[in-house]
Amino acid sequence: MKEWWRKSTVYQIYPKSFNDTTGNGTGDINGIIEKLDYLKELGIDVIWLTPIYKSPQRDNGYDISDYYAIQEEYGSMEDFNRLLTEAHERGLKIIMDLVVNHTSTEHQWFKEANESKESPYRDYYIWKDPVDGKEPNNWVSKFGGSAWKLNEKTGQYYLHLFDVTQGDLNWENEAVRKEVYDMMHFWFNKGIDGFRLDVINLISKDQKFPNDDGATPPGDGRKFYTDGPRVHEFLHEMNEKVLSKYESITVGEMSSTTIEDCVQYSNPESKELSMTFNFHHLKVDYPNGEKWAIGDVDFSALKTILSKWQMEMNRGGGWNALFWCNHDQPRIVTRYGNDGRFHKQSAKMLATIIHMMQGTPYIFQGEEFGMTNPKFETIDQYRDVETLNYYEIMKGQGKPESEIIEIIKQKSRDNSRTPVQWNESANAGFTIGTPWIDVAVNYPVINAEKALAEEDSIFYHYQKLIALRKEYDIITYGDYQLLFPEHEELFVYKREQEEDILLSINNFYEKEVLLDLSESLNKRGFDVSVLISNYPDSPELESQMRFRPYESVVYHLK
Ligand code: TEU
Repeated sequence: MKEWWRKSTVYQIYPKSFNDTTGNGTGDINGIIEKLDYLKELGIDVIWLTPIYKSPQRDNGYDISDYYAIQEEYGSMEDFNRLLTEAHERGLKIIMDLVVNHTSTEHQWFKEANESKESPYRDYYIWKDPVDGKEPNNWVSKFGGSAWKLNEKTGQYYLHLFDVTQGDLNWENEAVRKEVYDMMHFWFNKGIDGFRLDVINLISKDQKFPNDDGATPPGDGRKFYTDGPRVHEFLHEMNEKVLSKYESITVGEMSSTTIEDCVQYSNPESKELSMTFNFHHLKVDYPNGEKWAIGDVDFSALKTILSKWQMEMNRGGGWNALFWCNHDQPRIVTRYGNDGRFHKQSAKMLATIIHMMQGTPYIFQGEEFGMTNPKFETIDQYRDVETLNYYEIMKGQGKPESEIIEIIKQKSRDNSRTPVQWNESANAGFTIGTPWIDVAVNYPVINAEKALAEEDSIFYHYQKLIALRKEYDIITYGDYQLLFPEHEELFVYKREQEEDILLSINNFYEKEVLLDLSESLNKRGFDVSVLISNYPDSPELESQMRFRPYESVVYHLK
């Protein structure tokens, strides 16, 4: 359990919105190189790049048309090689996004497969005959509508769990798996350090492709392909044929997964992946499980879910990727925190909750200085395919425009995709051209340059959290226990390793609250120090305590 990545922090870059050096309004590889020293100062160890391969960009690169080429707007293969060298020179590692549940329908394989049933590539994808003249089953695409699309010429449907331009690959076909492994070798041979594997727990489908009508209303089909029948076998094979040959870090993005499966994916003994992302803690504000609706945060559920994953992954020898933000999620400070008066305190509190847990933390660009949702007011400011599809779906349901915009404002994936706010100059210093998506209007107040200039900024809080993980073994290896599970405002947990204890106390709300620690504070004469906090004068650890709005303190007891 001593692999280097257990003490590392990963920084996610969404290149399109990171830093534009050409003025075309889209971020690029050279823009990333320009900011490597900034990332070094933050203290992160690994950069995860979301897809930069050739792509028609229907889903911003998650629709790949050539796994061996770089999308032109981002630069060239030479630029990429230089990025690798420059990053490695600074001791930073780079992981790429591996999107192999599907390809773009512009990929050569799909184009040929689509032409005729006899094509040698036909079986690279999943084709089915119509049933009663309609779709083969009732599975639903994650971006809305049926998951099947008819090819009129051949009379068969192909499966697309995401956009209609993202055809699902047929992992049952050995030739497909070999193509994927060859491609992974190609990137490893260039010198990359690992992969983030996109929706990797969806690659194995129930080969009967049954209708999902057990539930009322009928389900969306996900139970027939989530953590599917052969997924562990495929990942084990990938490990044997590729990953085991390199010293790599891999993180699987696991949609609607279970703890048992994630233990198996990430326990070193099963030889699959290093760690897994799951999303259960980011659904506690979905009323009745519905993303496209507005709901309050179920704080009790949040504590229970995070704690369960902490304890059970540890017990099973698995490893969690810890995160609040990514390119699919609204900004956490707006969502679970406070992006007004208590912006700084709440952003730091949220960071502390995650970073003091067991696992490998991930920071999404801009999170380190508290970027917020942009709160766009009109639909034409949005770019994301999922958002635009659901806009139409909600219109079709007869919802009024104002209500739809309110939902989208809170839920759209574009919330995290606005340009990184580097400074207070035009377009936040992201581009000298016209950005592909609007910059959030608060950039003169919230930006990286300002954060670097202020001693008590969110940036330096993240910097400290990253450094503490390297310094204190207990953060990486200590056992976890949730305290005061019933407390309605405080998220309190304990980490314990031999004689060491960390006590992480976090006020999730604006309300001032009291905590009675007299039962929990052991009489033993502890040596107590404050590891990190978000107010300049942190309270002494006492049996009766009061916490200010969003206050967060981590005590170290020895
Ligand atoms: O996302 C998979 C996924 O299930 C989501 O988080 C998705 O954004 C959500 O279901 C929408 O409500 C991954 C990528 O991170 C995402 O950007 C891609 O669009 C998707 O896979 C398809 O490749």
